[in-house]
Amino acid sequence: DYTHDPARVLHNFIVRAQRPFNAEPTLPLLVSDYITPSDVFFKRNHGPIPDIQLEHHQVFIGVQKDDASGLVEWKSLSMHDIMTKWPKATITASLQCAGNRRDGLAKVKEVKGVIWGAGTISNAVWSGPRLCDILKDIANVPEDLLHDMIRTFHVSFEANDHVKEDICYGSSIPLRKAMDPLGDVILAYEMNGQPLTRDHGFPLRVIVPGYIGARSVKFLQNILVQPQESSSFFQRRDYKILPPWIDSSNVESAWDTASSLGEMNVQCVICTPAEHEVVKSKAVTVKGYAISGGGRAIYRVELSLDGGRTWEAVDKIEQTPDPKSGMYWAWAIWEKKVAKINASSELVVRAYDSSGNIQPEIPIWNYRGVMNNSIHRVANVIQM
Ligand code: MTE
Ligand code: MO
Repeated sequence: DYTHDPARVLHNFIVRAQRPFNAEPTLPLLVSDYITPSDVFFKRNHGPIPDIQLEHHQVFIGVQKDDASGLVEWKSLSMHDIMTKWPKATITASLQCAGNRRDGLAKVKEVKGVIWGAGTISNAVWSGPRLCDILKDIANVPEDLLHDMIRTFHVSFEANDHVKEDICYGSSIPLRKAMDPLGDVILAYEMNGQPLTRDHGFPLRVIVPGYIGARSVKFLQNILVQPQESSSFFQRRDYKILPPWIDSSNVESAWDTASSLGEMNVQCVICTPAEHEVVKSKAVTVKGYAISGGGRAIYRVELSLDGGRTWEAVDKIEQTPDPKSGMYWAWAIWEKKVAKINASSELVVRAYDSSGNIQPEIPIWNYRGVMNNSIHRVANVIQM
């Protein structure tokens, strides 16, 4: 039932689906601020936005120590507990949907999923307790057992929403990531200094920096430490890079052999000017974003004005690491002033991350249309 969905500032967005609401901001607007305001931040939903009362919301946390027993002793936390019992951490982190730039893969061959452009990424300041602090206190696991569990266990998250694919939205991350003090996984109740908006997960969501957006579960309801990955559709039957010979005819047998996505890959996009744009100025500022996964920095961004024959470094890259962990969870915004763009030329951009990872020259097609990070091209810009 979508009648209780919140109101949205629609003119900021290209709406890809109304029900569930899926929208990405226009690209020049997306990069006009380093921190994306919540009414510009992309919105990716699999169902109606639940109408949750903060005073009544309880989050349940449990540990399933082994497969056999399956018995879990759940503990419940009120939102008041979550907001007061642990130190409040503040992390600036970008979220990017694994389906960002799916349109580029859809051009190669039919894909399954919302056809997104390059705007399903945004950057915000998130605040709330660290998941590692909560688990240490609540999970009640002896230090040596925890030491063992950390190698193979997962933390599964379930949401308080209704989706058609499963009982609720859900996902998991390795326990190792959750417990890493430099991993910066938090349970966020604030976005950009304000309570979370309903579209972005009110009253509580997980923020898993450096990972695909799908793992940052909104409307958080249950947290379970368990020996295996979440059994959710969204962990097991989605968000995987299937091999190129898998399509709708043989996909069912392929899911279990492909691994679930976690960390993002290296990505870079030109947000302005746009294809076929008529630019009425002497010099053109080419501007866009770049990001990598796992907290890796963007090390270099290169722009080509001739379709990729010659390259030059951009003038400026703004990317701020987390002041405590030193990790690059937030995107880079880069720009370059260009004197003249010939109508016949093609702008191309590519980024390198701090591990030397590079972007493929051409889109790598996969049935779910995920993780498209091929070098980004913009042709037919007219300068007058
Ligand atoms: N959490 C819930 N409960 N329901 C959802 O549909 N979508 C996921 C993730 N968390 C989703 C969710 C996906 S695929 C992405 S990319 C991000 O949330 C999007 O977060 P945003 O809507 O705040 O941009
Ligand atoms: Mo996503």
